[in-house]
Amino acid sequence: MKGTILVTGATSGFGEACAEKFAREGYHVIITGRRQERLETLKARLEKDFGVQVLTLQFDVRDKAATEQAIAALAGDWKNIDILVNNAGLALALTPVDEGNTDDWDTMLDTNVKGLLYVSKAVIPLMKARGKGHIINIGSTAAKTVYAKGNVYCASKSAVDALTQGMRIDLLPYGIKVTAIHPGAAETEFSLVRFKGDQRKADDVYKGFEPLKGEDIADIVFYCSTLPKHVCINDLVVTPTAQANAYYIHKQ
Ligand code: NDP
Ligand code: 8X3
Repeated sequence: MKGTILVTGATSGFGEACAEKFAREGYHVIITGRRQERLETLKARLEKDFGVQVLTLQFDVRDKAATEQAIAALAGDWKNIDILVNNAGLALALTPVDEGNTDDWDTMLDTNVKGLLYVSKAVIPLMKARGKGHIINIGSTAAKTVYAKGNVYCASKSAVDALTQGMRIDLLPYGIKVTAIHPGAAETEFSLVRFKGDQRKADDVYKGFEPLKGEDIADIVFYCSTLPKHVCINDLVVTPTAQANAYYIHKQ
């Protein structure tokens, strides 16, 4: 066993790919998300394929009490979390700010910002107690470049960027690494969620260029988290080769 990783939002996309990558590499994996059936299916597959232990924790990261309880209930070696990947998140809609849906705003900010904080606050004491750990926050190119109609999603990811910097400073004395990985366009369920189930709109986002895949991000998370003890990647922006930033994508 190489270590233990907790991945939020492991029922799909980057999170699922991270769970698979680390299981393949011999890590025990704690997978979280709201969709219990997907968690159970993934657990069964990873345990069968890779012979590692997988623990499912079903909770909504927006629910402060449920998040605290899920982490507090970790028993035995499951408390020894070496890597936390704060990945759970979403965008909802693409709308000029004055036309935005305030429930969508709440969901994005509560999930991407406050959810990340609740999970981190629950896990950090476990890392401090061991004098080591690595927190990897999944930001976005949207944290670096604001694009039209992206307003609140971009703001939520800018907050992830700022929180990553703040966490790194505050956790310096405890030997805990903090990294932000900021992906560009990746074909996961992200756009299907953003466009509320409109598959055609979601597919259009990725037409005319080769987007990133979940596995690309999982490989990068693995690389960042397996560097020597004295090396910490602070901030990493990764795009498809056809993308320069959150705004410019060269489509054929
Ligand atoms: P997916 O929609 O495929 O996966 C999102 C994951 O987040 C799901 O497992 C979902 O699980 C989980 N999640 C969402 N809301 C909650 C919640 N309230 N509580 C718990 N879990 C939740 O998208 P991606 O894999 O693409 O997205 C992962 C992260 O990467 C997000 O933070 C996203 O903003 C970011 N990102 C995505 C990019 C892209 O182009 N795809 C680019 C840059 C960043 P469940 O529904 O089961 O709860
Ligand atoms: C997801 C990428 O460009 O839709 O964070 O904001 S983008």
